[in-house]
Amino acid sequence: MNNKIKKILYVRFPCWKIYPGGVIYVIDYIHKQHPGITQELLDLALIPPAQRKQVLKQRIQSVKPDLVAFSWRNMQSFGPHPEDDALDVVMQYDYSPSLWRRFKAAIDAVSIIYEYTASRFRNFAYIKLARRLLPESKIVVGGTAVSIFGKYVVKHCPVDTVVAVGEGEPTMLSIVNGESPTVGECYYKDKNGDISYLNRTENFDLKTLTAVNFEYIESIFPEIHEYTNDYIGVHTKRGCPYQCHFCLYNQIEGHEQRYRDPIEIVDEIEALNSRYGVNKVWFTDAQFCSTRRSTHHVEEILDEIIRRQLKIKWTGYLRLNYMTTELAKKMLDSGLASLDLSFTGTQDVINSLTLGYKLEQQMRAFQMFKDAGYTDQKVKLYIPLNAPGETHFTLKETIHRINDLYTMFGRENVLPFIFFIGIQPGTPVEKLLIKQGYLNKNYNPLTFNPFIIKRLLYNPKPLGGIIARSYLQAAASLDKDSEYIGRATMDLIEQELNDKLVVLPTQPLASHPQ
Ligand code: B12
Ligand code: SF4
Repeated sequence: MNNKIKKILYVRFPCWKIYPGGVIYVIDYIHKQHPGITQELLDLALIPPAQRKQVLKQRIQSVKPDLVAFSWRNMQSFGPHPEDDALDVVMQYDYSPSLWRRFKAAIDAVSIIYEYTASRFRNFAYIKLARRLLPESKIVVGGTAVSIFGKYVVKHCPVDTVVAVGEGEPTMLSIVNGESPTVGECYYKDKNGDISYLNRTENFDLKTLTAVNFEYIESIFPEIHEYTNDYIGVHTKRGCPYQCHFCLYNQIEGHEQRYRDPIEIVDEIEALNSRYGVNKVWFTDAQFCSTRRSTHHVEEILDEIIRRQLKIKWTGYLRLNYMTTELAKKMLDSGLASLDLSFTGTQDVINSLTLGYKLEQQMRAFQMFKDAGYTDQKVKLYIPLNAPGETHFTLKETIHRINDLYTMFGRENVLPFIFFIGIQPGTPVEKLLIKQGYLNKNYNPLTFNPFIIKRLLYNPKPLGGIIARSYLQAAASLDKDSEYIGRATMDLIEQELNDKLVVLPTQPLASHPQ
């Protein structure tokens, strides 16, 4: 072991309040390998913005860590859905019939972009502050934002900083052990400011990721209580072998699926439940239930939750490829809170986005939940509306299928999420849109230019106008207590498509799956 590392200070960068599961797994793992090392976690998401810099400074000065490890979750944070203000602003700016609202949208956009820009520069300033106060200490930066934009991040870091791409446990361990090169994919900015890229691949065995020791975590992070009333993220596996055109989760986590031990996973849930009364769990896998093998793994986890009679509600991203009525029953019996899944109503769009399943199979799987004793769990449909390949016909078909789901589950339980494709770097859809000239081939995915950001929330003409007008009309007249914006919007889109009997030019299809 490298004897120099005796104290580590982890700093979680501010983001919307969400349990810092990723960095907690890293901390727990390092503690289990080296219990003698002192670790602390400062979660800047819990500190009022005006005090963050000062609190960080004080903590660095009081702990005097040999290693400061920053965890960065979100960077390109605009969400192409109604829970994010950016979507509303874009819709108003492009399509509102009121000049005043368009003007107001432009003003709102300035403040959103300002906050977006400032939060990124503030994070870099925190890293630089650590370097100034601790010229000899090691600095590491990791987290999902870094996993996507590592090359960009390292350029803006101070000297002698490691930027760790991907899962953090093996990389941190190798840094703590003083190994060179470090394990995993890393960028390193050396003392002269030169940047090198290191990739020492060693398969991290997820079986070694045992249940988090919350007694230890609470001893160094008493603020954990601030999160225990809401969903807590629990990880069951990493990796996704699918290649959906808009998604980069498989790049972040790798294509190969690796699994944690189901007993350890349920020990972790049980500890959360008995220690803190946590009763809401989000399985934070890229896909909780996807391949045949992962379906068996899921089944083992659910069996164990049922056997221990844990009173929890759970959710996570699901695919229904290998669903059986028996598995649906186990999901319901173990506390399924909602079905969260990608949904579109034609096989053509499913194929063009290479989602890798059959629509009819998905519809049969829904029926299995009904047959298995479904009561009032929410069905949340993440619809890639107006994605490449969408036509007025496919959109109408999607609406018909949603209507079928209203009949099956009750209208009030089905939540069609107005969700566009957010174009992500390195994805097939990005390549397609560059090829089609929609995006410039040298565009910057981290741009602060509002007009390019707007293009990244992909909702092109001609359907874009119909969807946006319907959304704005639904938002303006909505009684939030009795109706959900997604349902109201889909109804209005259906009306507009029917009324006009429009035959719109189609967008070119993305390439078909292999
Ligand atoms: C599940 C999930 C959600 C769930 C979270 C549910 C919950 N209660 O936890 C929901 C749906 C709520 C959600 C929402 C959002 N999400 Co999200 N989400 C994910 C997802 C799929 C998994 C994240 C996760 O928890 N992983 C499990 C934990 C264990 O892993 P981890 O956090 O990555 O940590 C590991 C490494 O990153 C690393 N690491 C972490 N910290 C550190 C520190 C150091 C020093 C080191 C060395 C390593 C290290 O080691 C950890 C363990 O291996 C990722 C995509 C993905 N596949 O990663 C997107 C992702 C994190 N989300 C993203 C975004 C943008 C959002 C939203 C902002 C979207 C929006 N506008 O609505 C919101 C914001 C939420 C918030 N409050 O901040 C982006 C973030 C990157 C970016 N593009 O900027 C991602 C990567 C997806 C994407 N499209 O690019 N999300
Ligand atoms: S959308 Fe889901 S199934 Fe498709 S590649 Fe991404 S994580 Fe995998």
